[in-house]
Amino acid sequence: MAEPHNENLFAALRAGFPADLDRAAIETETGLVYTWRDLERGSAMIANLLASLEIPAGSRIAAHTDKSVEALLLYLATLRAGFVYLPLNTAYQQAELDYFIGNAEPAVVVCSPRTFPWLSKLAFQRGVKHVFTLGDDRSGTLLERASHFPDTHAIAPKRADELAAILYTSGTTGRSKGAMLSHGNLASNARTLKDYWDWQPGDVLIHALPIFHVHGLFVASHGALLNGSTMLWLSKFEPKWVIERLPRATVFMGVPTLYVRLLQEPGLTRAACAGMRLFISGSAPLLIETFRDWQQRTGHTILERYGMSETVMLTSNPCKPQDGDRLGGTVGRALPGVGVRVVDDADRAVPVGEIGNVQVKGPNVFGGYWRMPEKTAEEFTPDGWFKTGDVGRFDANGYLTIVGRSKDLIISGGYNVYPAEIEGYLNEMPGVGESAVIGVPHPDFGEAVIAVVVRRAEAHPEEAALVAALKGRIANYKVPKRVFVVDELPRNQMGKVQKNLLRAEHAKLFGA
Ligand code: MLC
Ligand code: AMP
Repeated sequence: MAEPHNENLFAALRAGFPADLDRAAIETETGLVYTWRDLERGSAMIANLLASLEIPAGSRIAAHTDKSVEALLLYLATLRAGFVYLPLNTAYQQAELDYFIGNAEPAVVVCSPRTFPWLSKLAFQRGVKHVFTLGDDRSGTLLERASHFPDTHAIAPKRADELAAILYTSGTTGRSKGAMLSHGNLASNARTLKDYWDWQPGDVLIHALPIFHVHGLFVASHGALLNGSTMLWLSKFEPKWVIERLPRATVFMGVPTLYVRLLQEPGLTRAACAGMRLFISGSAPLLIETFRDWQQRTGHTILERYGMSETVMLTSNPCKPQDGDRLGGTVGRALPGVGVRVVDDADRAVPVGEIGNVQVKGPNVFGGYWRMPEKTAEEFTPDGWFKTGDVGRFDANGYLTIVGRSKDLIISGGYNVYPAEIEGYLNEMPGVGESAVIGVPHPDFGEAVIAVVVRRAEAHPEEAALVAALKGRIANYKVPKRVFVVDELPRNQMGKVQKNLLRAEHAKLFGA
């Protein structure tokens, strides 16, 4: 009998490796070169280590590690061994990590040697059996232990609907939700993007994004791996490093802040970009000024696309000329095979040009939130459309423009911040009666987080003390850039805080 087809995402990515495994797969900024064979062997060794732990099927492998090629190998190893990958932003602090580890109950935590002293304690207290370390210089117990295992490994058989990864997205009520993505969700989206973005045999990707969120981990890495393309790998985003690499590259992906910062570099010229094929932006709205400035400076038209942790990529501006023009200010059309509709509050489609709620469907859309069936049910319509929480409108040619969000979400430099979470921390602080956290325009981050707090009678909470109390507890990018102490918040007749008035009052705070 024929072997059943293995729908493990790693099998799909592995099939994209070039025939000559001795070619360069990844080059780092320190000059290290990893061949495709290195990726194959390294991920096999780590997969064998994970398999040897005799942890149950479906175990979560949590990674709170600096960006490195080995951290990518850990992801690939988790897939190939058939476990579930749980990436965690390195900016997360104790309060956030305690929640994620408590909620996801991983069998394995991999962390940096730097955070091991407190993170291992937290993990062991939460019942985690195995904690390994992985430094950004190949140090740590993960690789030490893996080095004793064979460098071949048979890819674990998986069905398309089996879980591959859990990505935590901040919750509207303050508690984060784990979006459960299957092998099929990720593989279908990767294949669709390979075709729609017209990946070419000689493409070379500059990989400058973190690998703990959808953009850097899935969209960028999967794209290059599936196409057998070399990645010029940067451990962090440094504009000069990107510009130095442009002449050798063909594809770049970034959040809008990366484009804003690159435009500040005199080295960003037409000549430097002459060999580039594609610049892609997403994760947050790209300002039309940035889109136009980029066109003028480089001669290239940025392709803007739209997606979410729960759905991977949803819409994209065209790549191939025959698919149409790239329109600034829009996020393009629904990707092939993906359903996107704009509806009113009764889930009825609104006419072209009218604004409504964006809902989506397709093989890329996640199965639900980890251990939150009620929350999952709330976020889907009875006929199976996922409510994105984004608000948009279609034009007559099917291009979608995102005009706002019905969810109370701030996107700062491509990172999501839910006001309710920050308000929760502020409200607990001495002298604070209540608070309102809002996003205001910021020239670098797009939006910046600020807070307006109401002092309790006789109390005098101070901005610096409130900021200091938040730092160290939660990720720095969530900490308000400014805190204003007031006597009361503006409210409407229903008693609801009028955040729109606060946003208007502080709109020019950062001169944007
Ligand atoms: C850093 N800081 C931020 C910030 N990033 N503040 C607000 N918003 C941000 N995004 C703060 C730090 O806390 C620190 O504050 C100071 O800035 C300097 O920190 P840094 O680490 O040196 O910053 P830098 O390296 O310059 O980082 C900026 C950045 C980074 C833009 C490179 O934020 C980034 O990589 N963003 C990309 C996020 C991403 O990949 N998103 C994709 C999500 S997936 P202090 O107080 O300590 O000085 C998704 C789905 C989809 O949304 O569609 O793709
Ligand atoms: P995340 O939860 O980090 O996956 O963020 C997903 C959210 O980012 C979406 O729901 C949108 O609000 C936003 N987003 C992603 N891409 C774009 C884009 N190109 N334009 C506007 N918003 C975007």
